Amino acid sequence: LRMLTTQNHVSNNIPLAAQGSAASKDELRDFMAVWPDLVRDLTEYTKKYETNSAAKWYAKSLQYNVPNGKKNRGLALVLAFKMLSQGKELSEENLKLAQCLGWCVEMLQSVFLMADDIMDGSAIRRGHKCWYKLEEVGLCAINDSMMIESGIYYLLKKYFSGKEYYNEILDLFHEATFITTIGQLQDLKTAGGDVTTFKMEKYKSIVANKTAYYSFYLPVALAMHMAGFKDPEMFRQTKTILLEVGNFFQAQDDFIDCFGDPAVTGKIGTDIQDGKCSWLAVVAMQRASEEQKKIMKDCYGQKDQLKVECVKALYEELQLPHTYEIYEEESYKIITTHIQQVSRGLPHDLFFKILEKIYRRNA
Ligand code: GPP
Ligand code: MG
Ligand code: MG
Ligand code: MG
Repeated sequence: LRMLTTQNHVSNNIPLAAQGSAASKDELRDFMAVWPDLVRDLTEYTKKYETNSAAKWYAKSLQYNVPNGKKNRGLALVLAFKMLSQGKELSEENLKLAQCLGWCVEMLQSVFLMADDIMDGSAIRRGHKCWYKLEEVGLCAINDSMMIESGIYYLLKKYFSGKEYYNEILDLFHEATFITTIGQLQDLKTAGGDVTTFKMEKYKSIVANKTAYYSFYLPVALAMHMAGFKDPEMFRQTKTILLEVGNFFQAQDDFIDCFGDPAVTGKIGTDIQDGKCSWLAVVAMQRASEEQKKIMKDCYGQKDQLKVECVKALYEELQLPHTYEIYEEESYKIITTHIQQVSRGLPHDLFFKILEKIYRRNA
């Protein structure tokens, strides 16, 4: 842990990209191979308005923030496109386009994380210092995140403006961004409030917006548009399933925030300090005695390390790690059943693969 907090680079020997990915090594390599071209597109575009310094900075910010995560969202888009398209749609050219679109989703993810780390007061992301924590960056990170967001729309225009589904994918990016900011608002406004009022219903509403929509529905819905799907009922069923998967994913994220290993997750939890309405806090409140609720009221949502330890000890006393294990099994089974009930000709395998990728994850 000390290593993580004091060094810029973490010498862990588990590359994040190699963990729990549903994509094969080849798929990851092919996806990575597209990235340098996109950086070049974006820096060339920058040079139209300024000489070298802005382009250099932009390249550095893109390189630091976009390609070093697990890339689950971008790879899910490519996977979905491959599974949903047939015949002529599955050309070399369209595959490359799906990869570009996957990178646009990864860029959106980076935009959110750069800003989220500032708002959550986090220190480490993907095994490195958070971008805003770098001495030469600071609050310029806000501008940098906006530059990356704008870059998405430059790339979409460059590669997709002639496509009949261009409007649909633009709308999806805009809608996903708006919904995510609503979720982030819910997250921030609930945080620090009276922990004894944290309920599962509230939690689910926050999480559907702040995580599930952009992380799971967005990549698959984009792939569906690319593959020529139009039936609104198909999009509706896809959304229902993937919001459920996203809810499950955030519960995992919340568990990992407290009980995960920073050398594996590449980040250090802040949910207890920030007083977040996390899955753990909600379940703790379902099970706590009046006395235990009092401990939570006294200790939750504060920076003081002793109080943080106190909350962790209470979580252990309430056997939340065990409850979580059961929850993970049960959710997996329930989602599996729901996938089997999807009726509108959507490949069940796609949803299973996405679920499989995150089941029992530790990062
Ligand atoms: C995950 O929350 C949600 C986001 C990263 C969306 C942020 C949205 C914005 C509009 C900025 P989290 O704080 O639990 O994620 P992590 O644990 O990775 O910090
Ligand atoms: Mg965060
Ligand atoms: Mg957050
Ligand atoms: Mg988290």
